[in-house]
Amino acid sequence: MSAVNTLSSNELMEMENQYGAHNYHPIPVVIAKGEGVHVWDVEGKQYYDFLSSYSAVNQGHCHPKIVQTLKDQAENLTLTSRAFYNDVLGVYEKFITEYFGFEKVLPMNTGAEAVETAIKVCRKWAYEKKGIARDQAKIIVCENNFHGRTTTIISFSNDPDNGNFGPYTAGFERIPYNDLEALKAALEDTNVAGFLVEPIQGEAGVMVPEEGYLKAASELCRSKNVLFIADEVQTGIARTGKLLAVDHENIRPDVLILGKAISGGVYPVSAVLADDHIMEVIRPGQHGSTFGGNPLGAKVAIAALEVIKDEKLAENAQKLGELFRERMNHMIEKTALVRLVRGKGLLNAIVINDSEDSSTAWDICVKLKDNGLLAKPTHGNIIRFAPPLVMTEEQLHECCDIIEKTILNWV
Ligand code: IF1
Repeated sequence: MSAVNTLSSNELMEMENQYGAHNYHPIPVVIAKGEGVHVWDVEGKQYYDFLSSYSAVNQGHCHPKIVQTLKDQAENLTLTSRAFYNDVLGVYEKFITEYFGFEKVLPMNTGAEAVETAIKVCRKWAYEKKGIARDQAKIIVCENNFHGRTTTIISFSNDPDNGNFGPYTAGFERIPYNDLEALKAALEDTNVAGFLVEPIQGEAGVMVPEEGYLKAASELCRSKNVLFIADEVQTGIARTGKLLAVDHENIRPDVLILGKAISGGVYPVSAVLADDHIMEVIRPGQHGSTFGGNPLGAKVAIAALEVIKDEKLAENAQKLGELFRERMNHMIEKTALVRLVRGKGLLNAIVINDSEDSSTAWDICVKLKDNGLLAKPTHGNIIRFAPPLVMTEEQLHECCDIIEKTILNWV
């Protein structure tokens, strides 16, 4: 592969350090190219990508069909705003609502915007349909949630880093995740409008709730006329071995939030899906976005969602996920460094032994990088493993060999 960039990795990292806000602490690798399950750094070294751009490139880097769609549409029409109709949006709206089985979609761009949209829809529904008194609507959320970075969303997160961004938005109550009794108690308040939940908590360290939790939670919500709002920005689109993580329990949320992989990571596209009786509370002028539903993103999303089905990526994630956890469990028997592996499909994490300090996970990720595999620690001592879903069984074994070699040779 020929390096297009004449600057070295060190020079490029120094530029980011000097000119960019320090809102991230990246693993020291500068990626210059991606294809399928692989990325290459500026010096041409090849890696397996085990983060998948935080599960946005489930279809693999630079998927040819998605990229071709982007190119074709980019030459024709990119943005009209919603002040006018365009010849792609309706086609996309029909496609995505049929794909996920909802009556309406509200198109946005980023995951956080879609979460904000769901919150607005839920509150407005509460006042106009449920009959909650003005400004009294409450949304139940979970401890250690991650739903994005906007001011309102961080208002109900409990990340200690969020201390100095106040004043915060009111109207949210946090309950423990995976705790039906806590949900039941919270639902006693008649001002509760919605329950916003991640089917698997990603940022919290890939916390998989007990089997049956989501189904029971959705039934509890239904019994109290409370909207069950699933944030599938990270878990959605085949990542966990089903199209949606809620499909594992055969439930249908009242409001479904999607982002990341609905565009294959090629372009920012997010969406909120719901049926008419909910979505109809939003009327002209009450919500929107310059870029939301633009023809470029709409075409890209159609292609990206087609790839998921054409290439049977949910099935592959299911199969490879089982293989991955089996390999990891086998490795864990031979080391005290890793306590456990957990996850669903190809959204997994290993927990580094608690007696190690939290820099160990970071050091392991740096070593994995040296050995040709990219991953990132989450919450100190946890390493998330989420490769693109286009991986083959043979490649997965090779990746497990790299992880095993790195962990078992740890000193
Ligand atoms: C960052 C994690 C992943 C999300 C859920 C909404 C959003 C996200 C369930 C917002 C975003 C991200 C964003 C990324 C880190 C990241 C992440 F580490 F936090 F857990 F994916 F692994 N709902 N998740 O997970 O979507 O506005 O970013 O498009 O650096 O903030 P967004």
